[in-house]
Amino acid sequence: MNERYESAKELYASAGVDTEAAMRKLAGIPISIHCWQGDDVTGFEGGSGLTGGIQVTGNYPGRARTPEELMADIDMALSLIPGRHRLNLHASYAIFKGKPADRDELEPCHFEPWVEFARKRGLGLDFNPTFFSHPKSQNATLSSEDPEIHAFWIRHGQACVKIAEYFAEELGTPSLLDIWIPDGFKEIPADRLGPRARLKDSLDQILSVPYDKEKVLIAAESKVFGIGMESYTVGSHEFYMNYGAKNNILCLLDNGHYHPTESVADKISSMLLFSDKVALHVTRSVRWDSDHVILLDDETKEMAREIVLAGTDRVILATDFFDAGINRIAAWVIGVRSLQKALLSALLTPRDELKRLQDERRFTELLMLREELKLFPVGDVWNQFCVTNNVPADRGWYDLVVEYEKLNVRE
Ligand code: RNT
Ligand code: ZN
Repeated sequence: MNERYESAKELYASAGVDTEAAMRKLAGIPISIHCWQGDDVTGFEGGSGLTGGIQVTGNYPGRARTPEELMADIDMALSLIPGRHRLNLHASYAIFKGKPADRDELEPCHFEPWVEFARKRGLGLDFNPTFFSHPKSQNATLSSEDPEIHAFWIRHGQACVKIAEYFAEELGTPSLLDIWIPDGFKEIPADRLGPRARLKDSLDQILSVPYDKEKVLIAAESKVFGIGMESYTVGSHEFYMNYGAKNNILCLLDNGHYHPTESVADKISSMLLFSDKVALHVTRSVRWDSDHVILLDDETKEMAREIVLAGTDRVILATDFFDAGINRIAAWVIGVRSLQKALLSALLTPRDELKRLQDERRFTELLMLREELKLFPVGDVWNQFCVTNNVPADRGWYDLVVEYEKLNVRE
């Protein structure tokens, strides 16, 4: 018997919180882990670097260079993360056995090794068309004024819908397809409407391919600006919020994609009054959309509280960060575990009591209780959760990463 856990359990019980129920709930919350932390968003097409106004910085060694290395690294990370999760792939991670296919010719067969990988580990797969790091994405993609470029990227989007459907069929779990495009302008546009009208038309055409809506959940991810596209972003929040509401697709909110004082935690309840589900990219933006590793910080905790209040089945959770300055496996483990800790902390909150205090306008007591709860021993419950899920508790996992790193030196 673990004494620290037992004493934490008692303390939480005295506040009306069932720690066992919280741990059971947490074990059932899947997080779609992004594959792109492992190789700095490089993919397997052999292209010439990351574009689209996003950036990976740092030169820590050990980036995965092949599908085999990436898969082994994902396995290593998964072995240190409690619970059963999902894997989030980008189209640029296609694995070509023979002749490579361009983005508009991608087919399910190019992702067969990933489906086998996922099947063996009981993971669901989510998917993202890749509208960047490609010669045809230099100026614009779905909002392009060039009919050929416009059509190329529509074909890419359509191909990806079919691939997501294949994932869902093979693995027996719906696949989220997240559309994010980098299109925008460095300078103040003379015409804001045209590119947005073309984006709208492109989305209509992508959605016109027949697909099973039970199997593929399509979401669109907005953004406020990208590097080199500071003045105007075609796919803005208002654009996709309206598009999603009218066309019955989901919005994906990335918490790095808003003005710095805007809170994604505050947006979730509004979105869910009008849509059955909302999807999230959880990240940490430091001064800009820098995609630092997720921490157990106030922003993440506040989002976790809203997710738990909304019902964890209504918020589709994915991670999105890329740090090349630290060990990449540790980055995954720290990020996902931090998000889980935030969710656990939310699950260990006497939510009904706090809500009652608000409804009765007893704000002094509400403030007092919230502050007292901050020092409750969530860490003891977290460690118990790790142990019952057969992953190292505390810092124990880090030694295993160091060992793996020594065995897998990559020049
Ligand atoms: C970019 C978006 C997008 C990407 C991934 C790689 O700002 O956040 O989600 O990070 O598609
Ligand atoms: Zn994102």
